Amino acid sequence: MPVFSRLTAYAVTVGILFASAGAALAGVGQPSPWQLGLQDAGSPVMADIIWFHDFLLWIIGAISVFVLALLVIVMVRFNARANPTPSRTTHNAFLEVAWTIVPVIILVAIAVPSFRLLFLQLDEPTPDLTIKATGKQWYWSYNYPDNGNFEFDSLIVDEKDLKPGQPRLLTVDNELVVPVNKVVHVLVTGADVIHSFAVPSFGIKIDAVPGRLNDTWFKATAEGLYHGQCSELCGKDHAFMPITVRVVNEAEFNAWVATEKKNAGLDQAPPASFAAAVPAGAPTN
Ligand SMILES: [Cu+2]
Repeated sequence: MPVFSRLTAYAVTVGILFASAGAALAGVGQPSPWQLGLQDAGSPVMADIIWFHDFLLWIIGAISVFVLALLVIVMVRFNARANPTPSRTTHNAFLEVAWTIVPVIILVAIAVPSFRLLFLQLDEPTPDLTIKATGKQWYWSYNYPDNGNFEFDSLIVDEKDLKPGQPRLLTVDNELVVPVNKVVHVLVTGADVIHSFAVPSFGIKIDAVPGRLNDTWFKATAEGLYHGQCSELCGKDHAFMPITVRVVNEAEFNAWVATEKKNAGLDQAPPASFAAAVPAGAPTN
């Protein structure tokens, strides 16, 4: 039937266009104009999310094409004009078994990688570094508990103050700095209302709930800037509290930590008088 081959040709052309455009337009760390699909992966979890997304797309595509083909066949071959005396068949054992078994197989094929991905996200590897992100109206505060516990605020850079190359609405004054190829454990909470800490290229999105501590993890596989946004409607400036993660090598990270500690006055040892004033074993709350 020529109508089928023409339809197939259209479908294949559109498919190729979408596939090539998606590959060309996705960016790592930030969205790109006319982007189709997800941002490129900057962590192993995101790489798996992208794989799973593409895998599902093939299954969904195949099912849609199959159902469409059945509908077209029914409309063309079994309409009242082409088929004036319809068959009176009511049961077909083979068909009934097939349309029960095949969906089960499809669901199992989806469930296995789905649970594997869920496990990868939730079963956190031993962290190399812990940071705490606190969502506030309307900015983020970052805390480095195992690096001297210094804390700083991270606010959006106004559009008029952007330097060339800095993305609008996604650039902050003080970035969250982490070392490359290290497991970063992220503790997330909210100070006032519910926010959500999300960085698409790392495949993380977790609610920042006041009075509650959520956690997630990521391992950035390449140095660079990775942008995200608050992803829970949190008030009037919800759209203006971006997240920027700067991934650097370990030497740069250590130098940055040293500077931050110095700025916070954490680089000096406590004065001798203080140490002497607190007797050993005394409660230090
Ligand atoms: Cu928010």
